[in-house]
Amino acid sequence: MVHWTDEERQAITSIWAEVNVEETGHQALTRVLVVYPWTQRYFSTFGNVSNATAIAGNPKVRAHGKTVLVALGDAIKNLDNVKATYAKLSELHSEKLHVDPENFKLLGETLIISLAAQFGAAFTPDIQATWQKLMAVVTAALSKQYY
Ligand code: HNI
Repeated sequence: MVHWTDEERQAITSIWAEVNVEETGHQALTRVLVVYPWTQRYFSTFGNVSNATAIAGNPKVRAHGKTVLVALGDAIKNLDNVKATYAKLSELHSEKLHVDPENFKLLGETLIISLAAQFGAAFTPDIQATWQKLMAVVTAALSKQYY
């Protein structure tokens, strides 16, 4: 089981308390779609996601970014039990959505870049390290039901 120190729990909750799930979710998902354009194919039902301007202005991308970050909030509320928390979501991404689990890592990276942009110097190397750990745990949990 993953162990979280008090400092790590604090680094997660102090940042999370100031995150706007819609805004940051939108930024992180927009970056995934622009920086890693092959991810656009998963969102063919979202309308135009073919370039940075279209992606940034697409209301479905915005709504979905929020959905993803609300789900991240569930992991943060259940830090000691992320695998069970994400069991159904992992099954959905594997069996129904057929999302290559490598993509979860990409979202982890773009989320951390969005947080660094928002928080600047307050997003210290220690806080980044904790968020990298969190996103690794989230990625592992979401990848659990793949075979
Ligand atoms: Ni993901 C749907 C959570 C990463 C592609 N995704 C969801 C839903 C949640 C969710 C919640 C809604 C489920 C439902 O309808 O019951 N996704 C998460 C989380 C992460 C993540 C917590 C990572 C931290 N998803 C990704 C990535 C991709 C992705 C990286 C593709 C690149 N997800 C999808 C797609 C859907 C989806 C596609 C369906 C969207 C729709 O509305 O049709």
